[in-house]
Amino acid sequence: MKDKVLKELNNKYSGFVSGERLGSLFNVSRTAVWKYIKELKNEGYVIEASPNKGYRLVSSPDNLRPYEISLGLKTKIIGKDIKYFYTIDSTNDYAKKLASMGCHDGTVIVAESQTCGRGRLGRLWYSGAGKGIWMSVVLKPQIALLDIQIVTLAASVAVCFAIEEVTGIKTGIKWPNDIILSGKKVCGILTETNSEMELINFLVIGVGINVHQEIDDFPDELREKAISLKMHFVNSGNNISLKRSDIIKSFLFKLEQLYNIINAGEKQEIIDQWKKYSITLGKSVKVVRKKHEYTGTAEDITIDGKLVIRCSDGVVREVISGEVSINSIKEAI
Ligand code: BT5
Repeated sequence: MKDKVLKELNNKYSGFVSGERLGSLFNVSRTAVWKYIKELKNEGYVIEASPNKGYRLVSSPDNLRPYEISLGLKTKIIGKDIKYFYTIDSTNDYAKKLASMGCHDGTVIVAESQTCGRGRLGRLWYSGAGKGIWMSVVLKPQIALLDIQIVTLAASVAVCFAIEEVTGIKTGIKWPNDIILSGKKVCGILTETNSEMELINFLVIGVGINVHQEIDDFPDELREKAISLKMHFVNSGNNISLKRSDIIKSFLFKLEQLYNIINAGEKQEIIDQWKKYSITLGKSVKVVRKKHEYTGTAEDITIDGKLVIRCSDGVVREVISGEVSINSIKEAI
């Protein structure tokens, strides 16, 4: 309901909307309208109230309400349905439940905070309230199960694109799922699949982007490894106000473009775009896979997203998943 009220107030951005009109539009009493307005003010919306004229939206805070994300969103499929939570266990878990019950392709789940945000292999993902973008997108790509890695690559490209478009900051992709800024992790991506035989029912792309954290917001063990966009600005002597919803809009727009390319079977185009942001290729890497460990140079990426490594024993190996650490990553970006 609060999103509907905001939408109506925004329609009249320069003018007032009376409480009576809002009440009759949404079939609630004027007292109920007043209550919603009060709650919105508590969330940081600046709303002018005039006894004769009604309410006027003056400015909006940085939150992830569907209203804020939808405003000016230029996509056709992705983000048409947005579920918003202040707190959730994990947006990926919720997305998987929703998708199993049958939700629209491109449904987005966002949260201000996660209590059990997850990385790969059940690792913890720190997702402080209001500090970052904790979001999952349900996709139903028309591709073979073997090709799902291409969707993670596309999501990585979309994150780098969005961060640069909105903030001007250049980031790089560490294969397979990390976005790196000043040698530290600013974003992680967790792709999960639901499939039968060779058919994909749906994919969930979980994206965590650190935006407003300061160094003290990260636990000790992450302070050397993690960074936020704000920390980058502060380190470089700049101070800009960031709206997380702007980054999400840009991300969803780019993701949809790439999704269309994937569904058209143009995997090479995704690989080409990925290579422009890659900080992995040409670097010396260490791969840890269960009991095996290889070192070598990351030479290329295959059409289905495997990393091609020329190992120090002379053998060229293709890696699908597992752990890749890039030794020279600090010089990378
Ligand atoms: C990832 O896993 O990088 C995937 C992270 C995906 C998080 C999103 S948030 C929305 C959606 N819902 C979820 O529950 N998850 C997704 P991995 O490569 O396994 O990296 C995990 C490691 O990153 C941890 O073990 C920490 O070392 C580090 N880490 C945890 N929180 C971090 C943070 N906020 N920023 C940077 N690094 C972090």
